[in-house]
Amino acid sequence: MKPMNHPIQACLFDLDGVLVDTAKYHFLAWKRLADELGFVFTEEDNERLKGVSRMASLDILLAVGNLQLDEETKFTLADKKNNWYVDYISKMDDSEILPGSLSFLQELKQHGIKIALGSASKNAMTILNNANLVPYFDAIIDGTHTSNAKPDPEVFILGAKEVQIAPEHCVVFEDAEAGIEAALRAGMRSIGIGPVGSLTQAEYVVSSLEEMSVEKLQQMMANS
Ligand code: B16
Ligand code: MG
Repeated sequence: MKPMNHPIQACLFDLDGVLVDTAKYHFLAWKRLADELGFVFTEEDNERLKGVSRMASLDILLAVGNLQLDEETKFTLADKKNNWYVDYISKMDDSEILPGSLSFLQELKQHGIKIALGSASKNAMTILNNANLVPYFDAIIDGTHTSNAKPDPEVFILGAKEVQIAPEHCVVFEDAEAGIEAALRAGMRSIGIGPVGSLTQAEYVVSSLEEMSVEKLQQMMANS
């Protein structure tokens, strides 16, 4: 069932693929692991890891390589990948903020609309700090605060609670199917970030936040 129309009072943003371009670093690190394990891991395979937790991503990667490993080895490999990933993101700066993100965040702030982060990443704080994005957020919920990964709605429900806005007044910006499903399950509105025809469960899909303004947001939410 579609949520009823309510004016938007909070925007909840996914991080990787919505505000910053960190997917390329996840890919580099996962590919390096696959190379070491002796199989090919392509950018197409990597698409399936978007928005998926670290351990679930490893399971998908190992399935690509047709490998079955015990839990202890899997934790060691996930750690190895994460160390490489952290090394890449420790060098990133605000040049990796995706187009349109900053101006939209600034406009939301000017209009008194609350801003929350809802990311699966346990490295979100490093990324936000390096990209100088922390001051924009009224709430930051990431993989260190949640026990259930998207499509579970936990990350967005916690974000809405922290900014004290009811779910029907919240909209989620997401680049992953699992994230859009999480928004729907949280009873929130949703805008997908991706190519036309993708993210079919989202109420709207835009190619990037460059297409967004507060006026357009309120119009979209009133019309759907
Ligand atoms: P980490 P998001 C997600 O971030 C990424 O899209 C996904 O590829 C990654 O596996 C997940 O975070 C966990 O990240 O290994 O850093 O804890 O899109 O939810 O902001
Ligand atoms: Mg994402």
